Amino acid sequence: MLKDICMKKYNKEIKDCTNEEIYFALLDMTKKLADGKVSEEGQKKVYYISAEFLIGKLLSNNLINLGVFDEVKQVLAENGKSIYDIEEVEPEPSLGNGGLGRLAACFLDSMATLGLHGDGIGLNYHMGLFKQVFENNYQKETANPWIEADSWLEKTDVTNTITFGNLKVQSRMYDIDVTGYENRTNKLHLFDIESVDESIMEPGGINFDKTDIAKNLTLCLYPDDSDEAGNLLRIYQQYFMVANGAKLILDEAKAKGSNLHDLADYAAVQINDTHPSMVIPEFIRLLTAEGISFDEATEIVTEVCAYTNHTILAEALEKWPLAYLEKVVPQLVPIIKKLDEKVRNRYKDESVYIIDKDQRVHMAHIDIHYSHSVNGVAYLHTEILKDSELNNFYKIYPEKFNNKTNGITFRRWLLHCNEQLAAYITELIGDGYKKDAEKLNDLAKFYDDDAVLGRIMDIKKQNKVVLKDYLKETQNIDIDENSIFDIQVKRLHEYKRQQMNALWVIHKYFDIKAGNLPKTPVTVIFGAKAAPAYTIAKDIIHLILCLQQLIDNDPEVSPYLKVVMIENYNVSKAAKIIPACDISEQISLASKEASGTGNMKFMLNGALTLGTRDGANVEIGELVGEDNIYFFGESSEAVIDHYAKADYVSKDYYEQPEIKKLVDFIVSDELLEIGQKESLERLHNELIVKDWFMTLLDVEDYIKTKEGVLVDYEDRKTWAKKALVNISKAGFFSSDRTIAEYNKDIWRL
Ligand code: NBY
Repeated sequence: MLKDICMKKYNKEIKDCTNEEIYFALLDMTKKLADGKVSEEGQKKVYYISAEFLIGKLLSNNLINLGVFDEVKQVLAENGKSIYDIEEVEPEPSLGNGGLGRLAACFLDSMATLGLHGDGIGLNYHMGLFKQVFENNYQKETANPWIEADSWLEKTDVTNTITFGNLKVQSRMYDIDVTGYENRTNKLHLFDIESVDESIMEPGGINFDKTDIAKNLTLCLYPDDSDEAGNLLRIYQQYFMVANGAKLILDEAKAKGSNLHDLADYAAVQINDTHPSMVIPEFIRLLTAEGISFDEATEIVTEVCAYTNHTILAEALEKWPLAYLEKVVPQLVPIIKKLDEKVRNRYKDESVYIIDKDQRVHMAHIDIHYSHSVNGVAYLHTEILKDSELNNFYKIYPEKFNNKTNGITFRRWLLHCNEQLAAYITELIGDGYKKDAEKLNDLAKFYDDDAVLGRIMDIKKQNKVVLKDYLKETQNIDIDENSIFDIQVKRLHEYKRQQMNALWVIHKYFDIKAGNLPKTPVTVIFGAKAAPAYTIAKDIIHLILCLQQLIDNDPEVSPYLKVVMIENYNVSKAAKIIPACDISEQISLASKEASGTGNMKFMLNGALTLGTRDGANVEIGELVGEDNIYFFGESSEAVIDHYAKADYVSKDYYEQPEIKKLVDFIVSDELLEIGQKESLERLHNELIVKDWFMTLLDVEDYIKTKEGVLVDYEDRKTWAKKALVNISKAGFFSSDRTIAEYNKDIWRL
């Protein structure tokens, strides 16, 4: 088939085509194959609405899911081409930021794989999230255009006029095929404005006129919201997404015969965090316009919608000033006020009101009152929602609360990113695990098989070489594949405590200087983007980059310790990094990481977790047993208690000489010579006087535990066994399991 397409498209044999030409030919081929698997069967459909879909490159994944990857790879090889070179041609879609967006992408894959009719609804950001570059040891944000003339995006005929208070815009829907593994094809619907204008972006940066909505609406994901214009733009984006989405959902239901009173028999809507929450009042607006009473419309919507919470951090729970909503979406304001009134009539407790006394609208409160399901994303997270963060709601609606522990798609995070390991597992236990991930448990019979353990370690080594070559090529960085790869890749946030890992680096630096040389050198790899307006997060990146430079230039230390900050960490880079990892850093302050999903990817690829008892780490620990994971730090109960009593004083910890020495190194002559005084001093001060996420509370235990991990690494056989235990127990974290649970408990397709 590829041969024919190349002939028809370019009048060339495969061997004479460029990699670009082959990529576009494969794009055509894949779309055709996928199209054959689209079907509208089944009355009810689920719509996953999300501000982010961090889908990553699609070519190889689609080929795998369509069952033609090996064949294509071979045909290319026979023609002197490599599928891996072709992969490099594909631009990575920039439609997400972190775990929430990647989760949405894994979920789409699993819905299609399980044969569930489920589509995604989101926005087609032209620049997406910014591209990170490092300049003078700082993060600099640059635009990240990713849409090419020929791409996975299919222009559809669906267009709408979307009305804001003072403005109308024309929308158009673009679709991306979502092919399941040996199953159906669903769609990711991405809405765009016809009048978007990429040229308003400041050259080389990410700034643009935030008030020019007709041109900027779908330019960027999470535009800077440090001022009013930025906040309004986010509200414009959110409403644009849900207005188009709600219209699509009602149109599709009607086309299938719904009279709208029975909408819940046709549609299940999953609201991914609060960004799409306005879909609730928008549905009510549309249903009442069709003659349905307000009360009935409210009931219908409640039956249709379900809400997923991804965080307990207060600052991430959106609260829009009513005045902003009045400016952007005046048509929703009377509806929101009525919804609030209903709540006030029923409950005395002010904390569950939708509109608070400062006239701010709590988006999550709309979701909780007017959805039939509220779920957290890991066992611990859901318990914390029920017991503390959302306890007042839990008391009202205990039946709504449920847990859906996150998962990851094994197609991308094992079959695609770690072909060798996948092939070896198949050799050992057959390929049943590809459809039923729990079959990985069959690996248990090899825990003590030296030959198997040896092969697992060989594969790890080869993956480390792949990463080494990649880093050399992309960032001109040399790493040693014989060193321990200790990796922390995730969004940059103080609660995730990259700064604590940096303090360990400082500790190790001192140790090596003092002559305590590690048996095996350690390579500490970071990858993280910081939100552009998050100053301290950018200071932490600065510190890490300064440490990287300092150590690189110190011949006494560099043979034993290396720090690498990966530039512009994204899905494609994750696929190279994760299979090469020995130690997976999951060191958030207990209670703060709702789940984490990177932790699952690392485990599946045979890394051992060094982490706190937070998020899904807790469940990983239960599955693999305490011997096969390294836990440290205060418990979530203790942390929650510290917050409640406000009794954590970082200065008290700082005064301990061992800790003071590490923290003060941030403003040492050595680092000030490399870095910026203002930035390093600000971070230093932050750790001493605020340390909101309690770095210093856990740093001592962290260092002690990490040193123990390094000692354990030296016993290669025992380490390999622990790695195999982790791989074999990872089946629970397949997003197929998660999606099956959503369907059984919430969507009921
Ligand atoms: O969702 C993440 C959680 O931190 C992680 O623990 C969990 O595994 C994952 C999937 O459930 N949350 C996340 O990625 N959130 C964001 O990226 C985000 C983005 C924007 C805003 C808030 C959160 N915002 O307020 O604009």
